[in-house]
Amino acid sequence: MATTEAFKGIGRIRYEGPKATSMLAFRHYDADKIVEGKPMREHFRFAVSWWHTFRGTGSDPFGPGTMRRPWERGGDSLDAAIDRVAVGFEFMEKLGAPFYCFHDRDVAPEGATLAESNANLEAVAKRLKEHQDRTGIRLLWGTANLFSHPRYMQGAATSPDARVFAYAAAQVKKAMEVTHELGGAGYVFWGGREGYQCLWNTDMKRELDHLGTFMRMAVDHAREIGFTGQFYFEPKPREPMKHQYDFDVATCINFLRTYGLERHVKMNIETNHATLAGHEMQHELEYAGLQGFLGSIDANTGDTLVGWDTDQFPTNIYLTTQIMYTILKYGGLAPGGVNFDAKVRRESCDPVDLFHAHIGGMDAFARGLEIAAAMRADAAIQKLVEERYATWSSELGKRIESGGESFKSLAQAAIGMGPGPEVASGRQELFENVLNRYVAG
Ligand code: XUL
Ligand code: CO
Repeated sequence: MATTEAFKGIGRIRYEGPKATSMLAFRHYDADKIVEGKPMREHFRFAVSWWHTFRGTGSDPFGPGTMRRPWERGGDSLDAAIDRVAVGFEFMEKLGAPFYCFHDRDVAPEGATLAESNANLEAVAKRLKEHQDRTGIRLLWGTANLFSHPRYMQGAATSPDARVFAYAAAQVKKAMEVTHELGGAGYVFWGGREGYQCLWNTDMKRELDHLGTFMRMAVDHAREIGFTGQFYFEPKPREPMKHQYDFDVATCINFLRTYGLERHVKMNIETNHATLAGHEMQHELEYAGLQGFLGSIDANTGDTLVGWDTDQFPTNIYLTTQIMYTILKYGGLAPGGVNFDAKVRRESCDPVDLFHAHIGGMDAFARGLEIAAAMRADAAIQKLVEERYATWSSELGKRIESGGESFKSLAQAAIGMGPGPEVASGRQELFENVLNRYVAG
């Protein structure tokens, strides 16, 4: 086991309160602090993503990696992958992150054959398990990378080639088994390249049917191996494909219902994916919540001036307030959590930047939670919303909502209304000022 410290000079990150002088301390994230009846730790279930934090190189379409990462010196060898586990757990222990997430190919290298890839994954999983047992840090979810290898260039479950479907099935089978062995609380499906670049060469119906079949096989396999973790579907509208079949929450829910998967799969919702789909994160969370599909979130943010999935760490308190308000409204995330599917900027090339990034994200979420809980305690927004819908509590409103009216009976009622009702103001600015009272104090 590698014994050298990777993050020398950095100790355990502690909560020091809003007046902390150190930049390597939490100002708001106090894991034990009780909010709405449970500790912050349980509200968030923060997870570190293995791919960005330990494998991210800083490469972009215009240039190669820039990150100074001593733990990458061994490249993509199995030995390096096994040694890197100690680095990952040192980081998470120092940060106080209770969970992590991975793709099979982030933690272990792809081999020359499937059997070799599987053996690599098993070898690394053994080391992951040792460190989980040593530290108590757990796996929030696992997933399979079905998008990097050239065999998946035209999709995995939606590939036009049935042999690719079979290969992908074998890969997911193994990734699920390893997730299960590690006690993972969930398993994620993100489309990767499940979508199309051109409709003229695509049989969309067939591809969607194949994706439904693939997920059904995963659900059946879970039952067979006794995996009771939560399945998630992660929406993203485009990138890398021009259209992805997991476009947004509404599209995913429709897909799940079409293929009879709605009892087995919930949503893993990512901020930057929501905005790529032309939605706010709050919209995606609200829609999933009201349909009973709110599962887990990938915490990050995009950049309004850059068009792609920039996966930045979230620091905007309005954003985290919106997120936590909606999550509280729908009863929390567990067994899901808040996974930082986020990467430091290409210019932030030192290992310590990984700490600044996660500390900032965790603090922003903690502040958002506190603000959202204060708003809920006063029912400040709820009262205004109730006033806006007050006529639905009148006799007429109640009768319509309970199904006791028809077009015929309503036509009669409307006749008596003269030119029609004078509708009350929507008062959006008032709502926004109420929100600001809580955010800005
Ligand atoms: C890609 C993305 C993935 C998923 C897991 O944009 O978000 O990392 O979260 O495959
Ligand atoms: Co993601």
